[in-house]
Amino acid sequence: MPKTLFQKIIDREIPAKIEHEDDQCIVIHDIQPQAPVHVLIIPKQLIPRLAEAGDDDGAQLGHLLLIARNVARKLHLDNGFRVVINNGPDGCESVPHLHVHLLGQRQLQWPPG
Ligand code: D5M
Repeated sequence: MPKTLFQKIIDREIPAKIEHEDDQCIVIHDIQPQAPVHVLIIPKQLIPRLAEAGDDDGAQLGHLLLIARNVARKLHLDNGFRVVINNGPDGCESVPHLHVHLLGQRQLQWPPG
């Protein structure tokens, strides 16, 4: 199976601005930021999208949220932030490798478009 864009970033085949990395995930700055802070928390294990996560992926999914919390602290998103997972065509997913968007440092609107 060909590597996803994010697997190529994890393997350093495509450059990215890396904010954090550990044995389970990498955090990079989004190339098309939708807020002054917009990073992606990406698991190293390939899960194409949330809908395809397994019942045994709970620890991995929880890790992504805890890293989102840590990065929000590190980047001083003290006035609030948003985490988003786009899933499938209706969810506007464009990269078939699960990732959590973390957006902040501006007033976000609700409901999203
Ligand atoms: O989000 C996929 C996100 O990935 C989207 O916000 C653009 C971002 N993207 C695409 N290519 C790159 C590279 N090369 N570096 C960093 N960020 C990138 P989705 O939820 O699938 O729509």
